[in-house]
Amino acid sequence: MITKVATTPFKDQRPGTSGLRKAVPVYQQPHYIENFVQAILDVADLRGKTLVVGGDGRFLNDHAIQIILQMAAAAGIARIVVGRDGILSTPAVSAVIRARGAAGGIVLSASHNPGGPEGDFGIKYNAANGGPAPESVMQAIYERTLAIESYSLVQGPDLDLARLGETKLADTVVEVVDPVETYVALMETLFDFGRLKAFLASGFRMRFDAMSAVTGPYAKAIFEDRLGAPAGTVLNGKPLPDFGGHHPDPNPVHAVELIRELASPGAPGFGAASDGDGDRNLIVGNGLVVAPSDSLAVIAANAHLAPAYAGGLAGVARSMPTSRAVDRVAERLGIRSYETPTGWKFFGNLLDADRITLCGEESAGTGSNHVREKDGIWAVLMWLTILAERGESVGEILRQHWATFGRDYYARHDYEEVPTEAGEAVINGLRGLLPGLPGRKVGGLTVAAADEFAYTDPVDGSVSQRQGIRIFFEEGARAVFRLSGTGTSGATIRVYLERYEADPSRQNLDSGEALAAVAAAAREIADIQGKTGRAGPTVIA
Ligand code: VG1
Ligand code: CO
Repeated sequence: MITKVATTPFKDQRPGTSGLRKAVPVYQQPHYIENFVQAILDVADLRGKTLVVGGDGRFLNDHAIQIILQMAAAAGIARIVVGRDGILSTPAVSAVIRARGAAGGIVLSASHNPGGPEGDFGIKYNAANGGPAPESVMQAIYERTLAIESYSLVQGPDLDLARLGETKLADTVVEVVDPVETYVALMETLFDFGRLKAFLASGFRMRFDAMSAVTGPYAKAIFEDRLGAPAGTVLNGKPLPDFGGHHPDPNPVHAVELIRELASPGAPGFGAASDGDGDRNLIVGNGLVVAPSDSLAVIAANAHLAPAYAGGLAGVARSMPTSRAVDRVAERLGIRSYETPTGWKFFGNLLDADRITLCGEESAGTGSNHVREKDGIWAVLMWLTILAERGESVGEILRQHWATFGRDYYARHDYEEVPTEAGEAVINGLRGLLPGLPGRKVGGLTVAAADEFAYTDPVDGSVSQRQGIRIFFEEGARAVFRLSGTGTSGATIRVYLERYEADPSRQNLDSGEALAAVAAAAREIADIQGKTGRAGPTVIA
């Protein structure tokens, strides 16, 4: 029996870079989850179709899943495929949508944001191609949340999601599946598991830090069970609702123990980590961390070493703030490189149209046309393949890459939780300065060009305005400014800095040192201190 519940709109359900991300107490308000889910169901119209549902296991995952099942049943969805215990990583949701020919998927995660009752929660909607729904759909969902008057559900006791198999909720079949099976099978079609197993058996050692988030079960199934790495290769392998109190963010700040271990005598030769929902990756060598923009470039240059990419790449894409390192590889390979706004949803059309095979972002996301999300474990298997085939260390591979293509020194400076108005003042101020910037000399650098990035999707012609301020310097440097679309309190200003160095004798500087002049120029032009009162960033990634 369908129950209809009266509700009133919340004004703050505008999705950001990646779904609707809010602090847990916001999500705990009566009707908050229901309103947003009903808006998705109203816009997507999945009646008679299949929907995939799963999340990263964080606090509220269990509760939200039961609500979604009851509402999806009321919306006449024919079949809901849900991961056991409500668990599915973001790339696994994408893989299952595609394997099952589902019409869409709902992912419960706030990604790398902390979890637990005081942490964050999130709801993302993916379309039939397995990727984040395009901007037009997310905008329609937002508009629906502003007009919603009721939602519908099939009330009943919570379903048991611990057992595999099918049950019925009204006319809807609820199918509980193993969360790793489809994903692992997909990885086996892309990489040579026999070869990787032999490499690990030959004595090569690795470490994977799952950060008490969703990738634990996937990493154990792949690296330990299938590839034979010794037990203990996967650290923090049990998903916890609060991620053990840590930030499940694989960056040099939060993955510091892994980085320290890799730098110690007798350490394994390869370290990696993933984030809350399993779509990000961190690649660590002995005494070094690979910048995500470099990782994308190295993967593009070596992808042919993995069976799925042996025939070459159709093209590559990077988000605008990602360094231009991958563009240099594309040029050498004679393939096209696309520049998109931040967020994975912009890669979907390019992948669907076969214009690109690989894509990535500076924020530790890399992926390919095997799914429509970034994929942490995929990136680790890619690096493991490169290490096995080349027989060189992470550091040697990186240095040779720079010697061949030049090095793009790179850093991101985040000013977190500044007042919203101050964040907007920085961007608005820069926008006003744009026409006068070319030719201006700042601390030894000269501005060559400056603009506000806008993107016209080459496949469907849709236009996305105001995607970040870009300042190009004559000295091969660039500074980019944008506001985060995933933060849950105030504004976060992101300043992305890069500088190209072709001379091999100058490619081993500390990146802070190499970027000091660009950082100073960016600070001066944007007047961040004057507008926010902050003398420096809160995080340097
Ligand atoms: C950040 C990153 C962006 C990434 C997004 C989602 O967005 O910059 O590159 O796609 O997070 O990543 P923003 O708007 O805060 O800069 V995750 O792992 O949430 O799914
Ligand atoms: Co993520």
